[in-house]
Amino acid sequence: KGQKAALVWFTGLSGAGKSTVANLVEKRLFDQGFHTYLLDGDNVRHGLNKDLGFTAADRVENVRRVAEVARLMVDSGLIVLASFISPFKAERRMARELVGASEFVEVFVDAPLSVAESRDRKGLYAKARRGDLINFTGVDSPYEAPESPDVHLDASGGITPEAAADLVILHLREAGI
Ligand code: GGZ
Repeated sequence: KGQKAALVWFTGLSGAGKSTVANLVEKRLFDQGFHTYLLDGDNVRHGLNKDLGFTAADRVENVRRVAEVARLMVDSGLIVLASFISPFKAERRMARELVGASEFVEVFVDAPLSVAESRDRKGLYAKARRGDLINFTGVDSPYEAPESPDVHLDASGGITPEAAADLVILHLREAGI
């Protein structure tokens, strides 16, 4: 079965729902017979990037390495899903240029800080507000929102993760992936 390789890049705040949606998209692609791989903090920050923290410089390096690894995987024919806060426009642009614009899909999982913070499943926002965790995105570290993402998901609670995943799949189909 032929498939067009691509890098689908999910960006957004901690707690916006990036990984939830990325996992659903991967499951749907898998069910349709596509070969996929999901890169996220769980399999990257504990291994390849375990030497990196959350300073601006470390985030830049985190995203750079992820983009390079993703490029190798795209070269091998996979549809790669990457789920990282990736707070800086410049690194997201770098990822797009690395794999080529026609094979790159930027998905903005857009939840306002108030909504992401109110979820706080791991209590990280609370820790950051107390000052027990520094450089936390949205609290004392910036997030540069995409201006023209390929897919803009309203993740403020109005749509379910399943509906959000459908929108991503629809876009991939329209983009010929
Ligand atoms: C942001 C942090 C931080 C700080 C730990 N800032 O909600 P999570 O827990 O599971 O996802 C967040 C994850 C972010 O890692 P990324 O590799 O995606 O970040 S970046 O792209 O900016 O390099 C969060 C947890 O790590 N976490 N400390 N200070 N998120």
